[in-house]
Amino acid sequence: MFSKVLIANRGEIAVRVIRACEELGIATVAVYSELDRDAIHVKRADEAYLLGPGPAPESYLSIDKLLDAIERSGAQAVHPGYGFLAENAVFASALEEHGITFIGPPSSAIEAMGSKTRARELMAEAGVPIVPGTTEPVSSVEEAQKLIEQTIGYPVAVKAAGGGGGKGFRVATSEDKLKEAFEGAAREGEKFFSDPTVYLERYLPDPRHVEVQVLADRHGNVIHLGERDCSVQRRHQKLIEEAPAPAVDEELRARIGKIATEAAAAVGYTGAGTIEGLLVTNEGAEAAEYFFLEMNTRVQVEHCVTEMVTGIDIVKEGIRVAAGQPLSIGQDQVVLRGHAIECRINAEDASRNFVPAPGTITSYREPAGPGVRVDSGVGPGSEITPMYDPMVAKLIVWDVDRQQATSRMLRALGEYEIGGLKTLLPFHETFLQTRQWADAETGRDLIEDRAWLKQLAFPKAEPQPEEAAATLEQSYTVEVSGKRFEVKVIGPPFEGLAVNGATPAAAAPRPLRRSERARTAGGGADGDTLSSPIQGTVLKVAVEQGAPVQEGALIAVIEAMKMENEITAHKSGTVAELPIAVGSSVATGDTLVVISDGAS
Ligand code: MV4
Repeated sequence: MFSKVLIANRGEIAVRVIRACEELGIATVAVYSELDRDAIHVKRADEAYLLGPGPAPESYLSIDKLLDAIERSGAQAVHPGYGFLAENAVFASALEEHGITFIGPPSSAIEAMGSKTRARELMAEAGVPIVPGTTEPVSSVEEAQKLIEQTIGYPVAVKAAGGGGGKGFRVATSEDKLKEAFEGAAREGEKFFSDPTVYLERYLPDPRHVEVQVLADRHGNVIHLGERDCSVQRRHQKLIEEAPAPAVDEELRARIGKIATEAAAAVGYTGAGTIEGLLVTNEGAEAAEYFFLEMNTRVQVEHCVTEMVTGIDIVKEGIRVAAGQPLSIGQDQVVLRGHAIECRINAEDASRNFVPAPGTITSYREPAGPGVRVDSGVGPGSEITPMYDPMVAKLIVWDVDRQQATSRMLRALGEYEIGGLKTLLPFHETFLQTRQWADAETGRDLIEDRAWLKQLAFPKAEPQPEEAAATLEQSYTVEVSGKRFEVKVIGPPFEGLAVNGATPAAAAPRPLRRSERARTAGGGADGDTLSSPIQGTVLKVAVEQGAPVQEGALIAVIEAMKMENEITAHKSGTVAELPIAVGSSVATGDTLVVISDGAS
């Protein structure tokens, strides 16, 4: 076993890895940026090295600086966590060259799965079912058009080859939408992965996101730990994950488990990894269909729910196999018990289109009690900077079944206190009380989101004095899994949350926290004027002054927090004013377009 491991990450996952190392008797080395001097992962480790300034390229993404810290600390192995360099084949092979163990798969496996077209090709060769579409890159809109006509059909998903996790993913419902989807996917691929290559997949209606956890050692053993359902997502960001998946029974689990272990074996995988796939549960029909989507060659955010139902420590297993030890369990020792749910606690404001809500945590108290686990990297006084991921903690619960796990999660959410900034705590409380969650419904056709975007981007929320709130209702709209939820926050005397009219499914709604009643101001549509819901840079302007525009049509693309936000027309009419241009900066509330009534 290693005697010293460097953790090339920050936040909750760095703390998670440090805990695993402590249990294995391994000394830990933290690294940090100037912004993270006082971070918990730094205090928690046995020693710590400053990498550089806050921006990730100068700190957590700097291979040279990490190699320097490795050398100075004498660490024998590096755990990358997730994000940053976790799926960077260059980093993994640089370590290999320096004789340092990368706690993860061989760089060749990262590379094979990193290109989504290459991965699709390899998986098809290995007999793993992939979503029907191309395994070769598609070089032009014209070529795409031909392929769609000949084989794939509409609706079609256009995806960036360098992508993953939904980055560079566009849907075209018909030929006239193809150019925009193609160019959008290519543009995002270029921006995030320096690769504008795209490929096509048939767009599957109403799938579930079901992924399988695999573990592999260097002695040829590959096992799976069952699946997780991660269908509750917003703009490809997972919000809630659970294990086991509500739509998967023993027989299907065995089938997708076999697919997953074969996929991992086909690329010589070692360590902990995840096969992401789409499950189509053809209602009424005999067999569900499962399609490989991509492989995440790292430990994932949501690994915890699998740990809760299997009792297996995935991070420790990953460290053991990296040290050359065989897996400590065999497939027949993997037994699923009960149900686990994870809520991601992001510093985001759900009532304002999930905008990041950085700030300082002024008060902090974590929930506890039976079946509750909190994986966090923050405490009182922690600063959540806009520089990094807004996820500050994960709340995970276990109970004997899904319904009881939901009640337990609601209890734990109620105990959780995070003061000083907005988090997703109230969102989770609301969402887990919906009929949709109780029935484990998933996304309806994503395409319909397009028409919803305007409502999403502009929740109706006006600044209100706290006193006046007593008699007023506030409602906002959130979209999750391709479904739109009307969330009504009702002031006293009722003090409750009503979701989608009157469908609270669980116990009586709990009283609101003070923070939940806080009023927000945001971008929105006011008469003819459409204002920006976010601060950002205009990447694209899709309309012209004086031109007719249809409600729901694309107006502009605004980049904020490295995400592209498509702003769509709030009404039909004529573009009367257009005070934006490509490259201009906009602040929250700035006018983007004025649409006057009239022919369109
Ligand atoms: C898809 C899809 C439909 N058809 N691919 C890609 C990344 C991941 N975040 C979800 N992704 C999807 N890929 C094809 N060919 C639909 C989704 C999807 C989704 C799937 C299941 C449950 C929720 C979802 C939310 C958004 C997108």
